[in-house]
Parts: sequence; C-alpha cells; structure tokens
Amino acid sequence: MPLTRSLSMSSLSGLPLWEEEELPVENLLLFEVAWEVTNKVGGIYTVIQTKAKITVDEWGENLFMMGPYYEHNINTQVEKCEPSNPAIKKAMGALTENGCPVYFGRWLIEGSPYVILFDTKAAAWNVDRWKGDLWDTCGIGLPFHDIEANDSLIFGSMVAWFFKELTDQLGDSPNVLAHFHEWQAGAGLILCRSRKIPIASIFTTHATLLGRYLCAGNVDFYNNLDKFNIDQEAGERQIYHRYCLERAAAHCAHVFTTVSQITAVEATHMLHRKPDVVTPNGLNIRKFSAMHEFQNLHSTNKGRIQEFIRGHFYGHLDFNLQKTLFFFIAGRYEFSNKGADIFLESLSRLNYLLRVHKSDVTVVVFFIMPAKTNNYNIETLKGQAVRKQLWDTAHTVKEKFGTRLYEALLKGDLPDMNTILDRDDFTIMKRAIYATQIVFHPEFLSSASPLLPMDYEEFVRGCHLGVFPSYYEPWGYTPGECTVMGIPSVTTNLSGFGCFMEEHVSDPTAYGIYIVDRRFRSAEESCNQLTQFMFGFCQQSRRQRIIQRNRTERLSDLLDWRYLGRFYMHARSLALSRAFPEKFWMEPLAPPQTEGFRYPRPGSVPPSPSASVHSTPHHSDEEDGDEEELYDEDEEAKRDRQNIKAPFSLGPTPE
Ligand code: U2F
Ligand code: UDP
Ligand code: G6P
Repeated sequence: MPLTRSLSMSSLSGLPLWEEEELPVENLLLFEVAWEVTNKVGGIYTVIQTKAKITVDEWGENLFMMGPYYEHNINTQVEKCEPSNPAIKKAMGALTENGCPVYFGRWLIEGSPYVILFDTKAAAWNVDRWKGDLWDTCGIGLPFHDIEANDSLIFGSMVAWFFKELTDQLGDSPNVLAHFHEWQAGAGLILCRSRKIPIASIFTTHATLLGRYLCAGNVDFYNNLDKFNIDQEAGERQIYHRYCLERAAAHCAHVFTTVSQITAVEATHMLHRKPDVVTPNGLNIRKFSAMHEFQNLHSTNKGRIQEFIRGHFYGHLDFNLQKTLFFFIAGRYEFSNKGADIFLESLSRLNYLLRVHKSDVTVVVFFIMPAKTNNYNIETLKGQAVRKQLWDTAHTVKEKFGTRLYEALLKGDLPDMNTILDRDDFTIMKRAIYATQIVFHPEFLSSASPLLPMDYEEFVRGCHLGVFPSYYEPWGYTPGECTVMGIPSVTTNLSGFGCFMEEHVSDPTAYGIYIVDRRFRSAEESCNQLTQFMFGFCQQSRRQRIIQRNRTERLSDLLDWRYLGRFYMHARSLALSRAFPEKFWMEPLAPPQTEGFRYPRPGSVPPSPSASVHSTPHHSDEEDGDEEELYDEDEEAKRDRQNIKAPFSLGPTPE
C-alpha cells in the first residue's frame, strides 16, 4: 500500500498545510510510550497530554499510551476499564500472571485515550535479571544507585515483553507502530529492536542529557558543539549509562525526531545521529466563542493577583496597583539554563532605569519554580537582585547624611537625629526597597495552595509579561502557553520556541514575542537587551498593552496541534515505510517543507521592527476607550489574516 503525499495549498487560518495520504489506521495499532504518561514531571507531560486529542481523532480505539503505574495518578487521572482488544488483553495478562502487573484504563484528559500502565515497583524483583539482559544485549550496565535509570529499565523491559506477547499473536496484521519519548523510554525500544520484535519505531528526544548538563555547567555550549569528547563528558558527570541508553535508542529507532531545529543540531553532535524529522511542540487550542474573552480573563485574574499582592505587602504597600505590572518566570529550577541569572541582573538594571526616568510604574516579579523550600534559596534569590541597588542607595544617603553631619558640627551643634534625613531621603530608601518587588514562589502553582491559590493558567492570564530568557531550552512550553493565552513573553534565540517564532513571524516584537539574542551576544549584551525589552514594555500605555495582547493571541494557530501535529504524522508514515517497506512505502521521503512561511508584520506597524512597540496609537488618557481600540484591532486582525496568504514555498511538488 503506497503512501504518497500530495502537497497542497489548502490552509488552516492561512497556515500552510500539506495533505498526507491517510494511514490505514484500521490495520495499525499506535503506541505512545513515555515515562510522563499520566505522570507529570516536566514538559513531556504537556506534549503527550495536549496532543492526545488530535491523535485520538485520527487513531480512535487503535491508540494506546504506555506509562508507569502510580497509584495516586491512577486514582486521580485514570478510569480503569477492561481492554476490548483481545490481543492487548492477552499480552497484559501474560505479564500480570508472571508477577509484573499491568493496568488498563482511559486517561481522563481531552480525547480520553486508552492507557496501559506498568507497575514498575511491583516488578522490581526482576531488576537484576533485566540488568543482565541489557548488558548481554548491548553492553550497557546500570549502577544500582541510579534509581531513575533502574526504573526506566524495569519499565522498558516490561514494555518490550508486552510487545513480544502482542506481536506473537498479531503476526503482521495489524502492524504495530511504537513511538518512544526521551531516554527514560529508551530501554524498551533498544530491547524490542535487539529482539527483532516486528514493530515500526520512532524515538523522540526532548533534550539531550549532555546538552542539559553541559549548559548547566556554564560551558560555551553552542560554539563548541563539535569539540566535546562526549563519552568523557558523560563519564565525568556520572551519566554515562543514561547517555548510552539515549544514544542507543536514537540509533535503534527507524525514525529519530526532536522538538526543534536547534536541538536537532545538538543531537547530531551529542548523539551522532541527525534527526529525520523535527516535531515541534504544539498546544491544544481552545477558541473562545466571545472574541475578547481572553482579555476579560486577563482582567479578572489580574484582580486576584492584586489581592494577593495587597496581602503580601500588607502594611507597606506604597505603590499604586493600577500602575503595577506583573512579570513572571516559571519552570524547572535550573537557575542558569532557564535564564534566572540574567533575568535577575536585568531586573536590577530595569529598576535603575525606572528610577532615573522617574517612572510611576512598579514591577512585581514572580519566580514560579519548584525548589527545595529553605530560606537560604529565597534570600539568595531576593538578595542578588536588590543587594546592589540597596548598596547604591545606602551610599547616596550616607553621602547626604555625612554632609549634614559635617554642616552641623561646623556650627558647633550636635545634629538633630530626627530631622537629619528629610522626607525625600526616606522616599528614595523606600523606593529602593520596593521599586522592583520580587516574590519567590518555590512551588508550582495550585488552586489548593494557601499562599497564592490560583492554577498556573489563571496566574499566567493575570500577568502582563512572561520572561523566559533560557540558555538551554529545546522547545520551551512556557512562552508558547503565554502566547495562546494572549500574554506577551520574552524568549531567546537559543530556545526552540524562540527560533520557531523568529522563522515564522515577521517582526515578532510587534506580536509580543521578545526574542533575546543569547547566541551571538555576550551575557552582558543579552542582559542589556532584556532590560531594554522590559523597559520598553513598561513604557507602553494600557491601550498599547491591550492591542499587543490581541496580536499575541493571533499567533495561536501557529502553535495549534491541528497544524503542528502533521509533523508527527509524517514521522509515523516514515517509520512505517522504513520498517515495513513492502507494505508501506512513501514518496517523497523528504519531510514536509514549511520554509518561507511567515506571519506578516501587523498592518498598523511601520516597516522598522524597532519602532513596532511604540507604533500603536497612543492616547493620553489610559483608562478610557478600551472597547473602541479593540474594534480597531479587529479590523487590523482581519486585514492581516487576508495578508497571511502571502507567498510561501511548500517544497518540491511531486508529479
Ligand atoms: C524538555 O523538558 P523535559 O520535560 O524533558 O525536562 P524534565 O522533565 O525536567 O527532564 C529532564 C530530567 O530531569 C529529571 C527528569 C529527567 O531525567 O526525570 N527531573 C528531575 O530529576 N527532577 C525534577 O524535578 C524534574 C526533572 C525540554 F527541556 C523542554 O524545552 C521541552 O519543552 C520539553 C517538551 O518537549 O522537553
Ligand atoms: N507549569 C505548571 N505549573 C506551574 C509552572 C509551570 O504546570 O506553576 C508547566 C508549564 O505549563 C509547562 C511546564 O510546566 O507546561 C514547563 O515546560 P517547559 O517546556 O517550559 O520546560 P521544561 O520543564 O519541560 O524544561
Ligand atoms: C483587558 C480588559 C480591559 C482592561 C485591561 C487591563 O483588556 O478587557 O477592560 O482595561 O485588560 O490591561 P492591563 O494591561 O492594564 O492589565
């Protein structure tokens, strides 16, 4: 059955699409294998969970997700049921009867995909045997103290065993296609391939282990990609066995993919295989029926954050909440990888700029990062940002104090300590303490939190700007999530998301996507650029912010799985054509091209990108006339949607 792909100019809200000949899904079973299926650790959970809906739409009852069994996750996220497919039921039974329990159910997320969950704890009694098997198969030995690696081996051994049982029953109809994510699922893939189990396989890496470690170690990573002795680096960091699992999985797979172009280059060097397809991360976009609903949500959620701020600064709230902007950073607590270091430095510079320009704007910054909750962390974080500024202020006041003391002494008096500092001095000192307020929330947000009882989504909606100046970020969901909620954000040209936006949007700044150059500039220059972005943002009027949010939200379609899911489809067709060429072959094998497609600059923005932020109509009265402005923006949106059909290339057209 030939799989051909005809490229077409049909479009999704003006975005380029190509028509992939539909796979005969009724003769196929698709398995998506990841440690984060029903189990939230980081961004991979977001990938799997948000993509579920479009995958179920395509595959229906023939899609199964595989992950680890955790009782708590099952109780809160999964509805247990019996598999209706007899082959699946039998394969699960074979494991369970041998003391390795497997559970089945529907994951209660949009699309309700089937999940097969492997109880790695209960099966742990087998670990020594499975370690021996892995060693005999490919010479990778796992140390006993690496619990995560041991768990991934137990998981992988169970998955491979399951596929053996399944394919023994099925023969070659239906064919099995298995998509493994990240090194934690790698063992399953390596074992399947070494045992010649007849499946088509895909391996997606969402980061490379070495990339993450090397970047966290303050290495000039991107300029030295080809120079690292990768075996040695892995060994020195005591991750040699994990790196071997990752590298072996990448090489074993029929199709190897990663989440961005920049990580594709990284993987080529760190894993020595060039990814076949780049599969960017999308989101499941829910469109509101009311056009400006997301603006209203911003407003109501901002109100809740303001309430929190009133409580947090109770007793010393000396700034106007109407003139207060909320910035935040969120993600894993990887201080330099996530760019928290340059963010703090830039905040202190922003603070200085706001003061010298006598700005009446106050910026409150939230750090939403799960971290070990001890005061040392909080104090360090706070301290770094304000210390320098407090030091400067103390010096200024000390000078004044010294002069007045001297003047009093000259007159032969002792100074009156109650009046030696005047009101202005106290104001300077207060502002120094409060101008840039930092709130460190050392946990992910939850509506059950006593401190800030909001879900992450509600919190993001209530903020003004997300700041994610990452140094190492294969994709980076947080700025994408801001975008689809219509909240502007800062990203970098070292993040997959930032590069993707740079490629597909003319003048991203006008759309509220600020891309810091961390690739071709020094840390000092990047800091200055980030400071300027934030300062420029602070200078916008309310109306300009509203218009900018509208533009930001307009980019949602570009991040919708309905568009980006097609790269996954392509990877699946390619894997089938490689694993079972006599049954599935496709032409052309080149991945679908979307190069050349760009969102045009918004209609009301003049040609120079630097002018774009301030180009929106400015009104002196900030509080009035929002609605009128929103309508102007709708007109702009309509025009831009028409312009979007600007010429783009879809790559070679097959005959
Ligand atoms: C990438 O993010 P990941 O979701 O892969 O990042 P993590 O889940 O944090 O995984 C990295 C490793 O760190 C471990 C985790 C993995 O081994 O088990 N870990 C941990 O030990 N403790 C923690 O609290 C959290 C993680 C990538 F970086 C993003 O840019 C992408 O957006 C994302 C999705 O593609 O994948
Ligand atoms: N996130 C969350 N709660 C929070 C903060 C963040 O659920 O309080 C989520 C966020 O929505 C995103 C993920 O954590 O989906 C972080 O993903 P990202 O790709 O930015 O980074 P990763 O951690 O995968 O490197
Ligand atoms: C939304 C609401 C407006 C409100 C505005 C505040 O757009 O629909 O009514 O004035 O948010 O914007 P700001 O950027 O000042 O939080």
